[in-house]
Amino acid sequence: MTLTVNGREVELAEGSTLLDAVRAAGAQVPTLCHHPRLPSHAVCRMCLVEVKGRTRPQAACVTPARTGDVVDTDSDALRAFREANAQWLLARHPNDCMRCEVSGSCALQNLIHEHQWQERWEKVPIGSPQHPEHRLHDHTSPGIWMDFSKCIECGLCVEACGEHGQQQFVIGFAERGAERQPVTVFDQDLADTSCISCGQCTLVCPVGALIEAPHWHEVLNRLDARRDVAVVQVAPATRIAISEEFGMPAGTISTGRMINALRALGFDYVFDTNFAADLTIMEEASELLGRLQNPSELPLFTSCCPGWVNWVEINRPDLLPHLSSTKSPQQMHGALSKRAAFARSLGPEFAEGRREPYVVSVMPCTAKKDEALRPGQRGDVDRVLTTRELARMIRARGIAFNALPEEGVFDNPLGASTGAAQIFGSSGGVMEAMLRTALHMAGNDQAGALEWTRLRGVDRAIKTAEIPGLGRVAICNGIASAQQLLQTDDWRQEFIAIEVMACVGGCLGGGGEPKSMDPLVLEKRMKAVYAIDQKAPRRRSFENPQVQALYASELGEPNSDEARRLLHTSYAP
Ligand code: HC1
Ligand code: SF4
Repeated sequence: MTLTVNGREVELAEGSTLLDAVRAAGAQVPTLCHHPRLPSHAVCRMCLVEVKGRTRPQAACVTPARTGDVVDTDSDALRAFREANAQWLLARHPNDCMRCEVSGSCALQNLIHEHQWQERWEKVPIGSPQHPEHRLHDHTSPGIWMDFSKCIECGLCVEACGEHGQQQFVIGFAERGAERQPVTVFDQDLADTSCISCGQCTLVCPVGALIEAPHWHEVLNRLDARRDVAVVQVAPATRIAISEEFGMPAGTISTGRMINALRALGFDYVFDTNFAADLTIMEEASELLGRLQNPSELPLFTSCCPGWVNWVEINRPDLLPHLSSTKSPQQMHGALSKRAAFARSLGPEFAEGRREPYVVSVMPCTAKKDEALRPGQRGDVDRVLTTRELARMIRARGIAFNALPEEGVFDNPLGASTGAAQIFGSSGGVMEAMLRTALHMAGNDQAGALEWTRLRGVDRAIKTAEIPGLGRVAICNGIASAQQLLQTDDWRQEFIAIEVMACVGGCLGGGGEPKSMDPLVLEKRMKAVYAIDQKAPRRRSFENPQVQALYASELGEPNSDEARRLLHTSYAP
């Protein structure tokens, strides 16, 4: 198709919208309710454009482009429309940007600022016409905070949680007209709903209505006080996506910059969650081989994704015996930081249990915040921050992230890892990492390639592969695909192991990652994950010398009594 936007000719593929045309022409229209991974509903009416021959302005995000269209994105009438829309939004919005967690990265704030519509705010009465019966504020969930007084009714959270996203249907709209607003099911506390804390709603919210429960202020205060031995561990997906927070292209690897920034923030030890991912593999691969001897315990479901574990507990407690008892890398790392050789090395007070290090983890995930509070695991990690929160801390302390050297190494002994650990951050990666070690443990090193490419990728919901000598495995790429797989009982016979990650793409698409409007952001982050693996000198978890040393000095064998005490957990319905 060929059409013209602002006098410039553009060529587009069939099926494109006028918004695609506008962007292809290098022009801009504001959008508040459009997200590249979700359907558009033209709610905010900010992307209105004029099309020659059509009497009324068209919402570009939903209007199909037609060959020969002549489109204008800017006119007195369009500006007046947009300004009136902005005024309507501001009439409902609290005027407290200065205290808002997302100030500086809010789509509404940016829009008002770019168009210099501030004076509109002064002309509208303060206060919101929301329906009094519906609650606006909810801090009951350990992972997600709601403040619907800031909602602009874009509907993206409803989509992300609903049909076209996670299919959990926790958030929906109530009331009509001016009183329309999002609510939880039956207006329950979020903690009482079937919310799995995946945070996908926070990832698409353009304003501060849905955010991760913010813990970075407390962490900064603790670091500034300098009274603790402060330990931080960082997830595999964070070292890549953090780059986007500082304007670098998606897929840029910033491991060294991130380590240097964490040291500059005041952490005494900067460790790698990947170390514990290798350890998770040792334990989980052994668990799989054990279950293969007893087929009634198959298939094994991975359990490192807390959104998935939440889902099982809420919706299908009958599956709990199938969940791997191996703790997630985050929780393993926390346990080792507080209650093993590293803690003892900090001095007698630590060895005798009178003091413990202050342990923080940085995760691409909001559900990790509730994982840290799970019965039996509470206290292993003191605070969980998202990738977005780490970026806020770095900005708050004036650290020039982009200028930091990319050379930087994690501290040891809890910082060494293999390529297998790095791919945990990607959908299919936990399974691939487990297979590399399980095949070795089964004495079957030659059975397959190191790389199980059939298990990789963002676009397929369910990925499967036949593993020579072991059996069939499946990957559920997002919680909706797990629900799909579990609709029948075929999985019980078909698979020996199933990986479930609640977010599409795996952790790299987690609800605590930077917000992105790049439709290919997950693919770019994923490419970077596998690039790190490919370059790693060791790519199988059992080859990690620090993991070997830990077994030799402290744990004995995988699944030993000591390993089970520190590294395993149980689930109660
Ligand atoms: Fe993940 Fe994991 S890979 S769950 O995706 O098993 O969050 O990145 O840290 O714990 O290692 C997340 C990522 C992360 C754990 C590991
Ligand atoms: Fe839905 Fe996930 Fe948001 Fe909970 S955290 S409301 S499950 S999208």
